[in-house]
Amino acid sequence: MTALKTLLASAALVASAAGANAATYFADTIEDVSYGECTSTVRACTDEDRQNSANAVDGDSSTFYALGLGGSLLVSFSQIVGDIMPGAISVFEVTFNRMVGHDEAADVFAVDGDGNESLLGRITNAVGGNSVVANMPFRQLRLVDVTKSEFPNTTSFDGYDVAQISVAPVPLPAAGLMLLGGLGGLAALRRRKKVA
Ligand SMILES: [Ca+2]
Ligand SMILES: [Ca+2]
Repeated sequence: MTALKTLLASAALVASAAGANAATYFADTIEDVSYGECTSTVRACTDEDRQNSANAVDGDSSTFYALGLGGSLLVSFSQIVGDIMPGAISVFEVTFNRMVGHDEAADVFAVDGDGNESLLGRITNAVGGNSVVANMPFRQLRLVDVTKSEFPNTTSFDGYDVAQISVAPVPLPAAGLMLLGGLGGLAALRRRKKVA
């Protein structure tokens, strides 16, 4: 292989690695579900198939699952083997049927391989309020509806609506640069030794 070919091959490898890092994964498996409370009529509570938890992991952003007030949902990502890398950003696309005063909120927990849960933050159905950042590796995500405690005067009757749940692991250019820096430093060290 010529030097140019090697260089091109390396560049392609770096590009594909960066592409993999920037990928977005969608939760596709329900691990556990506990529906909360719905304070409206049976018809309203079941409208648009909103009590079907499969709607949260069907890859379709136009269908949703309402957690129910105080409800909980535990999901996982079958596309990712092992831990989801630290620094992953989790985005929860929801909000369908949002109206003035129809505020909803949920707490997001990262669950590790041993089942330990860490609170990542609170999401709301306000524009821009539906994402949190994970600073540790995790396996699963739990959403717990906190609509009533966050918004006591809300008109929401069945809590946070989950259309889909995604994670986008943050690219790690810093780690790559550190590695390159380390190799460069080693080469410099060797050169210095030769001079001496
Ligand atoms: Ca959906
Ligand atoms: Ca709702």
